[in-house]
Amino acid sequence: GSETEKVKTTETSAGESESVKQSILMGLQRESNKEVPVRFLYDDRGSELYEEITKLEEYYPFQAEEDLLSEHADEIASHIPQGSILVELGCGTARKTARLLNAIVARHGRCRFAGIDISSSFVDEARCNLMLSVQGHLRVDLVAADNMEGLREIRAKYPDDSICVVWLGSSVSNYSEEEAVKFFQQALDAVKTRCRLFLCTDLWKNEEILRAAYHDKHGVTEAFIKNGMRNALGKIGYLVSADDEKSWIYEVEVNPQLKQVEMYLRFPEGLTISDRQINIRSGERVLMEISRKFTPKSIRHMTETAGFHLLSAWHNRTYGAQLLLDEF
Ligand code: AVJ
Repeated sequence: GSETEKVKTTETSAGESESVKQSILMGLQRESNKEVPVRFLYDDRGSELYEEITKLEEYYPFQAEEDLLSEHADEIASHIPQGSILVELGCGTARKTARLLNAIVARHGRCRFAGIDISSSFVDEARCNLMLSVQGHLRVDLVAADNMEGLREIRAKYPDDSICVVWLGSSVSNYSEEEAVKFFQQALDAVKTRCRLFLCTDLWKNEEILRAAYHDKHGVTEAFIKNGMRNALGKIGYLVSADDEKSWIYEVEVNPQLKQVEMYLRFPEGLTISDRQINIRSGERVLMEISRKFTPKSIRHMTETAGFHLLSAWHNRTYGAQLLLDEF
C-alpha cells in the first residue's frame, strides 16, 4: 500500500509580492537587454500550456527523457542505495517518476519518495498518479514549496537518511552556468551529506531540430511565452489586452556560441508604462527564457564545479542522464 502525506503548502504574503514586482521591474526598466524572470511562465495557465508542450510532436525532450529512463531504469535503480529517499525537484504531476520508482521497488522491495513542486495543484495530481502507477510498498511525502525550501524541509524531517536528489525534464537549462553551479552548491548545502544527484539534461544538437522544438507549428510555445509576459505585466499592474498580445512577435534564436535556445517577444509598437518607468522602444525585444543544451563534458564540468563527482552516466544522441555523488 501507499502512505501519502502533505507537508506544507506555501502562502503568498504582501512582502513577497513587493519583491516579485521588483524582480520584474529590474529586468524591464533597463536600457537594453530587457528580460523577464523565467518563473513568471508558470502561473496556472502557463503550467497547463507547458503540459501541452510536452505532448507536441516537435518537442522531442519529453519523449527522449522517457525513452532514456525506460531503457536504463533497472541499471539506474541499481545505483541508488537501498533505503535512500528519492527527492524530486519540480516533480510536477510525477508522470515520469513512476518508471524509476517501480524499478526501485522491484529491486529493493520498497521505495521512499519525496516530491517538491511550487504548484500545489500539481502536487495533488502527483499523489494520485503515484498511487495509481506504482505497485508495491511506496512511502510518499509531497511538499508544495520552492525547491530549496523543500529540500531543507525534507532534510530536517529525515536528518540521517541518504538522499538522492532527482532533477528531471532538463529544468536546469533555464539557469546560466553561474546560476546552475550556485543552485547545486546550495542543494548540497541543504542536504549537507549523504547526497546523490540524478540529473537529466537535453543535449546540444542540430539547430533545425532545436528551432522546431521551440517554435512549434501549432503555436503552443508562442502562447506559453506570451502568457508569461501577460502574467508578469499583470503583477506590476498593467493589464494586457488581446490587441497587445496579438501585436507581439514570438522569436526563437538558436545560439551556437552559448549552446542555448533563446526565446524572445518583440514589440513592434513598443510599450510604455510611465508610472513604472518602463519604456520598451518600438521594435525592441525582451528575453523571456533561455534553454541551455549540454554535452556530456559540459554537464560534468558544471556539477564538478559545484562539488559533486560523477558516478555513472547514460546518454543517447538526444538526451543524457547522470548520477553524481557529493564529495563528503
Ligand atoms: C522546462 C525548461 C526544460 O527549456 O525545454 C519548453 C521549458 N520552454 N518550451 C525547456 C520550455 C519552451 C523547458 N524546460
